[in-house]
Amino acid sequence: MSTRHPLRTALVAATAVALAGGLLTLTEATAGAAASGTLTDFNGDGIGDLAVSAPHATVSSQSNAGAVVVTYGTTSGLSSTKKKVITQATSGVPGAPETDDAFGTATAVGDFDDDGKADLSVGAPGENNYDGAVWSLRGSASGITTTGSVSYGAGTLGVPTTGQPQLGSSITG
Ligand SMILES: [Ca+2]
Ligand SMILES: [Ca+2]
Ligand SMILES: [Ca+2]
Repeated sequence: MSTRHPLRTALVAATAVALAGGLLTLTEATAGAAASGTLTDFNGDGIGDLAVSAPHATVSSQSNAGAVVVTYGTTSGLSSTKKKVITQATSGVPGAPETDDAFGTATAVGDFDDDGKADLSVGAPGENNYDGAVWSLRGSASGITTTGSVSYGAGTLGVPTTGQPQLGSSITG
């Protein structure tokens, strides 16, 4: 009988450890979710926003020129009216829509100027006869803005332009 008591104690201890482990996991998951919400907050209102690509969109009669739609989160979820469609025809965006640019093939989000508002990078691997290019659009209090946006072609970034490098096929923020 005397051996049952220590075993029971050991089981209780094991359960307590398991519970503590579970709580720790939950805390980490919650912190991760909060961090990712902040990471994609283009207008800095504390609510996550979303960028969606349509690289085969026809723009200014140019097939597969591509577009990106930014939609903003609200206290009732993502808004279908609070949005901005961004293409190379959008005022302030460097370049022009051309057939097979595929603007929006890849996107990445990060606060690249450390102002607390997420910024958006967009790749167009078909730009300039498939040399490819990447755009950087900054976040602001009114959302993603084309003010101060820049684009970099493959050659500018030092990528050899022989063949079809298709810079911007993939971006990691
Ligand atoms: Ca937001
Ligand atoms: Ca173009
Ligand atoms: Ca920023």
